[in-house]
Amino acid sequence: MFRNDLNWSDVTPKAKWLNRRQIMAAGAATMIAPRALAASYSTTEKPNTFEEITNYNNFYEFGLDKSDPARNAGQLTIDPWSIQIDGLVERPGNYDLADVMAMGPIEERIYRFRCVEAWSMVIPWNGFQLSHLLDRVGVQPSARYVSFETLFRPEEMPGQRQGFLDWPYREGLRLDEAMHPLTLMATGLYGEPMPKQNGAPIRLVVPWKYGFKSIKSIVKITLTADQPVNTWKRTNHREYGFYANVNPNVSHPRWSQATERRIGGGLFNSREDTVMFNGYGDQVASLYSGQDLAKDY
Ligand SMILES: Nc1nc2c(c(=O)[nH]1)N[C@H]1C(S)=C(S)[C@@H](COP(=O)(O)O)O[C@H]1N2
Ligand SMILES: [Mo]
Repeated sequence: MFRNDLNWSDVTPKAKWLNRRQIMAAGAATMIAPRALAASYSTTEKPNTFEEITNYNNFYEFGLDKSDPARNAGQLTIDPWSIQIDGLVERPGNYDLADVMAMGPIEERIYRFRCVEAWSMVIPWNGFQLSHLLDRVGVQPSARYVSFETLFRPEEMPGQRQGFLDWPYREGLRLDEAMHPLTLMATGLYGEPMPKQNGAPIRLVVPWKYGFKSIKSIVKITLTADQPVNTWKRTNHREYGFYANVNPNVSHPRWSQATERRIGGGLFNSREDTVMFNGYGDQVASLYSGQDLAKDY
């Protein structure tokens, strides 16, 4: 029901399609079907402003402060860019960004975004479903997980010249999570190409999980049989797990996850109740039936 049987890139010459994609992203689209489909996944909450989304960031490759990515990410070179796709796939390779971006129709998705630090935003992403990429490269039957890696380039990423994380940043999803239609490869926001501080040129967005799962500036995707190690779990497994589903009932060891602060929300920074799976429970709860989410945090 949510799928468009015709993939745009199947029916439209690529150059024209890329052009259309830009038009789509600018919000001037006359192509009705994909927007109508996308609407069912988007929240009707008011998005944060472009200024808020691009000036309050976590991107430790560019420093620890929320303002560091906006200040330092300008030096990142994003052209050329390619993604190595390997492991348990039928068609491994080093894919140019343009080819990756042609693997699925670019949609607008307005998603709630919840950081493990108990702040949140609403972000209008542009991107395509990771499931389309996985279908294109072909997942082998023995694959059960997908792992992701960020660019390692200390010359351009000052945080990588310091050892506060084990670089490169790594994340992972179970295959069913990766195939879920909510899971996006995001290439832009507000119809603009992805700002560098938000993970240019392409990053993951998994809206029912804490923000750290949504790895930025991806250069490698590997299909694996075993659960991959993710950076934050490796750094402190008591505080950060592999699943990282937003869960108001499971506190972080150092703070409660029951409430959150919406960035830019209101004069007194009043807090809102955090919702299980960040509000996406209807779509994703079934992925975890039979799992103890206090154990699989
Ligand atoms: N490579 C990389 N990806 C990353 C991070 C990071 O430090 N490095 N921070 C994560 C965290 S903790 C959050 S909350 C989100 C922030 O995304 P945003 O700045 O676009 O809001 O990016 C995630 N992806
Ligand atoms: Mo975060």
